[in-house]
Amino acid sequence: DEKFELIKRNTVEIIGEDDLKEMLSDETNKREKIAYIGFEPSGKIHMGHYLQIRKMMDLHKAGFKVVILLADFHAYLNQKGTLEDIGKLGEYNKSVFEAMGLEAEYIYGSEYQLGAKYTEDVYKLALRTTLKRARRSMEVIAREDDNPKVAEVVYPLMQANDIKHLNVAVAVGGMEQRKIHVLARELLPNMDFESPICLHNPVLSGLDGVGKMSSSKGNLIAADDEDKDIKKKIKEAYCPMKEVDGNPILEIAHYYLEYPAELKRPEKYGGNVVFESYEDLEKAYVEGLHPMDLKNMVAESMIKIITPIREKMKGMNI
Ligand code: F2Y
Repeated sequence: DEKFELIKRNTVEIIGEDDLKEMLSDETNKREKIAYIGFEPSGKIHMGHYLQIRKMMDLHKAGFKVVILLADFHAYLNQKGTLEDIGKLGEYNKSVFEAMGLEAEYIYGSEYQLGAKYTEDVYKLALRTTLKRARRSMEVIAREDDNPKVAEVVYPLMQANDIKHLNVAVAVGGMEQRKIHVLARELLPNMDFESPICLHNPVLSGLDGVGKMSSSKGNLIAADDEDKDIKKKIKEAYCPMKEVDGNPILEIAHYYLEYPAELKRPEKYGGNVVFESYEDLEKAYVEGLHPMDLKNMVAESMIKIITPIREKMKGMNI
């Protein structure tokens, strides 16, 4: 129905779709409607984060309580710095998410991850997970390290455990979280907890076309970029003619343009065009729509999206 379609829109996959449908139609609220996502606190919040935040807003609109985990111990285990510095980044991230307009409950991992019951469950998960599987689940997530540490395999166990200890029904994340989520789906039912529904968002390519958009790489559009920086970044971005796969500008057009979308262009360059849907735009691009036309559309809409967030951040003194 309507709520399901709202939740499903722009996702890559929902594991446990039928359970979600059942939850949405169950007026007795047998299963508490709690959705969560966790973030390692980060110095830059970008359009990849915003895609996920918007999905949490969709879930809120569909009647879910939204929990945002500021995963400080996870960032610590993943070699992102001292707990003190990570804590400050967490506060910053919370403010940005609020500026984006998300209504949620925020919690730090360190508020509950040292509890006796939580710890006992980590040991249970440790006994039931192979080293090989724990490492595989971290393939895209773990920071590069020539001498990988045990912390890397503790991390996914704790993330699976978070789902139980935050009483989550719907776990949200980028597609790179799926192996950890599948582990949680498999193990939690043997630990007195219902298998979570897992919703996975697309992961945007970096503006340089090398890998994914990432805070550590600077290949991103940030939530507080100025108009001139947005224009410059998009102008310089990787956007191969007629190519769809790994084209970051086309991906942004896919997830961030509002359709029907209008390209405004002088007559001598072909005049204005309206694209009814993303598919319509993609088809035009494959047939030779100029990258500069696409970039102009994308820059205009990104500015429209980011300006109010940036201004709100200024007002909140972030
Ligand atoms: O950002 C990431 O790669 C996530 N693994 C961070 C994260 C997400 C969670 F849902 C950490 C956690 F502890 C989570 O429970």
